Formats: sequence, structure tokens, C-alpha cells
Amino acid sequence: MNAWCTDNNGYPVCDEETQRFIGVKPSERQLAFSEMKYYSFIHFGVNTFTDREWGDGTEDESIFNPSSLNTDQWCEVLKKTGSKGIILTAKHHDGFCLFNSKYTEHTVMRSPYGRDIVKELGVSCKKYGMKLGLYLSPWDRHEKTYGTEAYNDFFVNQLTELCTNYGELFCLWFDGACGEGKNGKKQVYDWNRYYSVIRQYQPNAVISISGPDVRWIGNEGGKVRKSEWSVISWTDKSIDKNAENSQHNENEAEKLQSFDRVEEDLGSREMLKNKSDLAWSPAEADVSVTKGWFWHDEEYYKDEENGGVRTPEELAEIYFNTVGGNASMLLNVPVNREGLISDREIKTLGGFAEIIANTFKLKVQSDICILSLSGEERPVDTERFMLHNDETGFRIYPHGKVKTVYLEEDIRFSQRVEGFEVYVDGEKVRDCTVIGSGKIIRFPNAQTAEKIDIIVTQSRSNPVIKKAEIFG
Ligand code: FUL
Repeated sequence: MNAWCTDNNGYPVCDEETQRFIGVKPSERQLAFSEMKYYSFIHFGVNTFTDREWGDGTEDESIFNPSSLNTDQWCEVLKKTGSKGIILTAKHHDGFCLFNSKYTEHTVMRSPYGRDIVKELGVSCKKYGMKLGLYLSPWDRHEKTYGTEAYNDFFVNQLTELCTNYGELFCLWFDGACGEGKNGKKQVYDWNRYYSVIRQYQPNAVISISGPDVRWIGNEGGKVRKSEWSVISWTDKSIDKNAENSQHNENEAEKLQSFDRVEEDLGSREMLKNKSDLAWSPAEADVSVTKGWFWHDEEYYKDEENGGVRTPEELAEIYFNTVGGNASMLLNVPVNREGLISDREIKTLGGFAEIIANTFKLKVQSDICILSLSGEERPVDTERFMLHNDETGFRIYPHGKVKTVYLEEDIRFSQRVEGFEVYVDGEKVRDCTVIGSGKIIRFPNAQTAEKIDIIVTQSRSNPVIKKAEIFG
């Protein structure tokens, strides 16, 4: 039998090198973040009123005039979709702040709206039991100090405001885009200084994308690699690479939605072999419900398929591939000129939420046994288990029809499984790689199965499984 405990595809099961890989584990903040799995992005700002994707910093504050802004509505709509938190663009590249910043006049306080929207969203998030995260664009096309050392002080000041005035944050999201400022100069960002502000005031928050805790998946179309590894080399996810690969002008959004790196390998043993800078690096797929990040009307999207809006089925597919592909899903929902999530977006989100809820509605009672090389079965009454040295995998006996199998490794022990096979009543139906924080295996038609075997073919030391669930 081809299993991790027999030949492990020719790789050592637990030599020093393997231990080096599994010695890399998530921090507490990364663990909490990985539990969220699906959460929301909101792009809102002056672009909403100018019909642009990138503002140039010359926008007058008076154009920002949402007529009936209601952050409770945002939470209500998003929470219903199963979202666990919201990341708001507190400041996008145009430099306009949705919060009351002491360090610039270019804020919502000078607009007809006149109130701190980050504060309002913080209150709503609390009320609805959602977590709050903030996007603060390092690139600022309005601020006159941009491109000089003084800008780092300015940025640190704004970051400190966000980290100290709005309660607990789960994430600070730093974009990869780095362009020129007003004076034609590019900024040299003092990342380490930024990070230490966050660690000081928001020790539980992850620093995403241009930061150490969460890795940009590399596209904006919700696509994942065949194997999305959790442990990779820090150099391979460097901030410079992010900047190189992210949007370089306002109209490139579409380009970034495509993805040709499905086979790309960031974390196999071969890749990690000579790398000394290994890091726990969970992938995040940021994707928008509409073609653009900011809200635009029907006219803007008139040439786009389905009016520029992703269908519920597309969104669900993205969910299955990301949340079920060892990544998390950050779904952007733009807020419109009224300051609300529009019916158009609510409709597609509703359809999406229904598909996901239906998929996981019916949990099928199952018994689980661990399979040993000698053919013995060891029953486990808990779903959290480790395979012993002579155990090839596990068998699930579902008491009902099977549509979806959900697996999760206990990532506190790192990401170990490198390959596994799925058998339905003895017949092999899938050949898979990484499990990590979540693997979703779907069967288009409900299967009647007496037993489902998961045979681990390759692993970095003994596999530790946290969840093996069946849904009908
Ligand atoms: C990109 C930005 O340039 C887009 O406008 C958007 O904010 C996206 C999430 O990140 O790099």
C-alpha cells in the first residue's frame, strides 16, 4: 500500500529537515485569523463619487456626500452571508480618510457627511458580533510629504490613530501598490516601524499582504494554487514581489483577476530545501463581488458579462476553492453613493449565502475509525486525532448520503499532509495534496456510501487531523 507510513513517496517521514518544516507554526494571531475563513472587504471613498478605481488625490472633500449612510446595514447584509468580519478602506491611494485624522485635513470631517465612518463601523461591528479590520494605503497621492522621510512619521501617526481609537482590530491590511506622490517621488516605506506600532497597540491583529502574517495569493480573481502551502520562504512572499505583481494603473483590475500560476510551487520540500527563512504564511484570496473594487453603476459595467457582477454560483465556487483550498476568502462588497450596499450586490450575495448554507446545512452523523497497516480499525470518538506510525489513514462511516467532505488539519502542529487519496466504498475518487486549514471535497450528486477512506500518501511526520466531517 502506498501510504505515508510505508514509503511516503520516497521522502523521509521525520528527519531533521522535516522537523525544520513542521517546526514552523502559526502564531496565536494567525490561528485566530485562520478560524475566520471568510470575511468582507468594503471599498468606499471619493472614488465612489467620481466613478474611478484610483483617485489621484486632487478630489475635493465636498464630493463625498452619501445621503443615507448606515453601517448597521453593511453589517446586517454581510453577517447574513456568513462573513466574520469587515475590512474597510480607511484610506485608499487618493489619501482621503474615512476617519477623523489629526494629521491631515483631507478627511470625511470636511465633507458634507462630517462624521467618522471608521468609528461608526466599529460600533456596528460590535453590535453585530463582527470583527473590524482596516485598510490603510501606504501609497498616498494627496499627502505632500509623500516621498520624503517625513511621510513615514505621518503614516505612523495615522496608523497609531487607527490602532488606538477604534477598539480591537483583527487586521491591518497594507496594499502592495506603491506609486509616485504629488511631487513625482516614490516613498521608501519604513515597514518595520509600521509593524512595531501595530504590535504595540494591536498585538492580536494580523498584518496582511505587505506584512508578515497573511500572504496575498497573487491575483484578484479568487483563484488558488493546486497546493497552497502554509509554510514558505519569507523571500518568496516578499513585499517587493507584491508590489511588482499588483495593479500598476487604474485600469488593470481585470488583468489581476486572471491567474496562470495554479501549478506554481511555493512550499514543497524541494522549494524549501535551501531556504533558511521559513515562515508560516497563510494565503488570502481577495476578490470583489463586482468587476471593480469601488461601486459603479450599470452604465460603467454595460459591456461586462452579467453587468459586472459575479453570480452566486461563481462566488460559491470561489468559496469552495479558497476556504476549501487552504486559503481564506476576502470578498469585497462596494458601498454605493447613498452609503449603502446596493440591491444588486445584496441579491447576488443572498444567492451565494444560500448555496453555502445549503452545502453545510445537513451534517451527516458519522463514525470514524483509524486504519492500520495490518487492517485493524481503531475507533476514535473525537474528531481530533493523530495517526500513529503504522496507520495509513482513516475511514468514515456516514449515516446518510454524502455530498461534501470537509477536512481540516490541526495546524497548531503545522501543516503536515502533503498528499492523500479519497476512496468511496473502495474505489479511488480523488487524488489531493495539502489539507491545512480546510479542504472541501464535493460530489456533484449525493453519494450513497458505506465508507469513505482517506489514505494519507505523503506527510511531514504524523498527520494530525482536527476535523473530518460529512455533509449531505
Ligand atoms: C490593489 C489596489 O490598487 C486596488 O485599488 C484595491 O484596493 C486592491 C484590494 O488592492 O492593489
